[in-house]
Parts: sequence; C-alpha cells; structure tokens
Amino acid sequence: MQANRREFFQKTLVGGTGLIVGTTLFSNQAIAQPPIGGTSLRQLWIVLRTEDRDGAGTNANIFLEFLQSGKSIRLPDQPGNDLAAATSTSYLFNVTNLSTADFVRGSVLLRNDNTGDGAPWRCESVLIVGIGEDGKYYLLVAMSNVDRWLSASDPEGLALLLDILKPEEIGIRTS
Ligand SMILES: [Ca+2]
Ligand SMILES: [Ca+2]
Repeated sequence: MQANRREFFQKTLVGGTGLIVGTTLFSNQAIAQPPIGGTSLRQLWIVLRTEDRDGAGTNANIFLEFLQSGKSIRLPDQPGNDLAAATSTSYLFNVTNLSTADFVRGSVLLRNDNTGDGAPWRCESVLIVGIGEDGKYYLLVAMSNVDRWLSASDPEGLALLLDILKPEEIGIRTS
C-alpha cells in the first residue's frame, strides 16, 4: 500500500483494524470494495482543501460532473465561508440515483462554474467517500497533491479530472 506523507490523506493501517483517511478512522468492517456493477449510494462526503496563497479561495460553485451518465451535482453551500484559502471544506449530503459505478476512471470531473468574485480556485486536495445504502464506506477519490488552479484565466482551465481510486489502492489487508 502506498503511504502518503501529507497528513490530510494519510492512509495508515491501524493494527489491522482499519484505515485512517484524514482524521477519520474507518474500521475494516465499514470499508468495502464496490461490487462489480456498483452499489447504490445514499450520501457523498467530499472534503476539498484550498491552498494557502493569494487568490486561492473562491465564491464560485463547484460541480461534480459524470461524463458517462451526464449527471451533475452542485456541491451544497456549507455554513461559513466555503473554499477559503488555507482551509478544508467538508460537504456531506444526500444523493439520489448515484452509484459507485458512476465513478469511472477518466470520466469524473470537479468543475468550477466561474461565478462570483475571485472565482479562480486553487485546489490543494480532494477526498471523496461514498456512503452506501448498505451503510458501508466506499473510498472513491483521494488526491492529496492536486496543487493547481481551476480557473478560466489559467491554462489548466475550470475542470479537474478526478483520479478514481483503483481497487488495489483501497486495499484492506486483513492478515
Ligand atoms: Ca457558505
Ligand atoms: Ca480566487
């Protein structure tokens, strides 16, 4: 298993009992590999970290876009100042008609809609966990070193292609 040194996404086996993502301990019983064909999700938990630099924060909306299905989800406004520089913003919200199978590598984007003042957003990291109808946690995206703009005025553009975790990266060693 790859160990990441950035503490936000530190993935550490804890005595064979589970996995730490950020500051949350997921027990081995709670983490699951999505079955072939996917499983229905009832919530998404998304944590976006904004870099610590001038202009990094944004008041724009961020969308999760699924290119294969055409689904588009606007991340709901959270209490306080979302996506301010040098902060993490956590979104936990209900979803309908969404499956782990929607998270196909190469087809899921985070998109900045380029609205409001200071729209360019400098993303440091992205964590996405799906909470299944079965109550299990599906680790979907853990990008710790994004470190780029989502911006209409920068060459990278407004959308970030998400690196969907491969099954072996979610791995839970039981022995
Ligand atoms: Ca807010
Ligand atoms: Ca900005």
